[in-house]
Amino acid sequence: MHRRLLRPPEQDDFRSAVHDPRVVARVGTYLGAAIGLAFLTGLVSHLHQSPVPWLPLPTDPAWLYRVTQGLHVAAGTAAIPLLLAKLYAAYPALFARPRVGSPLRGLERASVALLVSTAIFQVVTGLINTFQWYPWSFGFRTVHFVVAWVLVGSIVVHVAVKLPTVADAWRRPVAAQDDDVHGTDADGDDEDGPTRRGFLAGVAVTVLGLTALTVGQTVQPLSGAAILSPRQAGNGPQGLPVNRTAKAAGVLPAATDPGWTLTLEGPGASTTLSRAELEAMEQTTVDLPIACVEGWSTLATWQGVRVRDLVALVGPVDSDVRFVSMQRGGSYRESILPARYAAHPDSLLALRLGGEVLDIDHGYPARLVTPDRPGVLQTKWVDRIEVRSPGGGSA
Ligand SMILES: Nc1nc2c(c(=O)[nH]1)N[C@H]1C(S)=C(S)[C@@H](COP(=O)(O)O)O[C@H]1N2
Ligand SMILES: [Mo]
Repeated sequence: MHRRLLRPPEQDDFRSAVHDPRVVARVGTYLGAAIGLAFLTGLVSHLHQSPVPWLPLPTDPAWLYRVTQGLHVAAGTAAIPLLLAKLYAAYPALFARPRVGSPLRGLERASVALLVSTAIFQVVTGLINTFQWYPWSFGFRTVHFVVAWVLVGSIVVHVAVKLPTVADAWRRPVAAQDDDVHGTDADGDDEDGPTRRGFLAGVAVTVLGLTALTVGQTVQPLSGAAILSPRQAGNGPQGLPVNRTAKAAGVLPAATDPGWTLTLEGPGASTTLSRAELEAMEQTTVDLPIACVEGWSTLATWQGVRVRDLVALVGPVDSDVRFVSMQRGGSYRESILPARYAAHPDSLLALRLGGEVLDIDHGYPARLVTPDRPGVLQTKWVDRIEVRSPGGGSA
């Protein structure tokens, strides 16, 4: 025992039955699936916020972003216990000989180091983001996006290298004793620690429990369990959570000013409308979710003027439209609505919520609400709408 401490450990010093390729391969496969799902749904969210003309996103169904972003946060959260389990099961391999060996093996080890560090970075920054405001605002999304590509690239390398090992490990039953490796005594019992089956069951229970806690912020029957969800339906005015309040956004005097007007500006014309004039226009009622990038989402009934009716007052309907808030600073003080969304009959400049006048914290006097888009783009306290030229590029 003491002799062991006098030298760096060898792989064979780790005697738990859990340190086994069968466990590593299984946990690794689930971790890869969780990261893959988080990656694809994350790309959707990124494309909404940084659109590219050659990959237009669908405007329907209205609940699509609610689902993809809910999955993004749930998959990212599930990746945390899977990552810890995989690191625990696999870390003795760090002490395998030779330490570096051939250049190829050195490269493989470097790719694993990159994989582990980027995976930890992604889940930690993502988790912090679901709990807070947007401490890094624009910076968070760019960094999370770039690091995601590095992570996925290192996973591709890792999987390519390990594919034969993984396939072989999956073929062997988890519980069967393993005679060609250490860790079993004469009776075939594992020597130390939990059994492989017990370990995998524990991981599964943790992942499922954590997922229930995460999706509880959206799926009402589970909301009692949503202790990991800072914002749930019912803990804001009018039954809808609030991220930034009017006070925090610094819009209080301006948003309550009875002299408030909405400025509409188009390529050829411009006009202003009071709230009374907006209320005198045709009102449309729609059920649309607010689906925050943090993963929470809540369905609400909105009433207001169709965006396309407002656009028609000052410009061609086939235009991208910029919505500007009275809020002075911050990344979410404005958003650009691509022409396809602006033309959608359910895209509203909302004046009412749940049958009542919009609460000040939900964007009174007027806020944008559109189908299938991230909450961050549903600009509140709007006082300016700019209609760009038809076919104008989406920024
Ligand atoms: N002007 C402005 N609009 C904003 C925000 C903001 O900070 N400023 N936050 C956005 C975010 S992140 C979300 S999720 C939704 C939430 O809308 P709610 O507060 O009415 O639920 O508003 C969006 N609109
Ligand atoms: Mo949000």
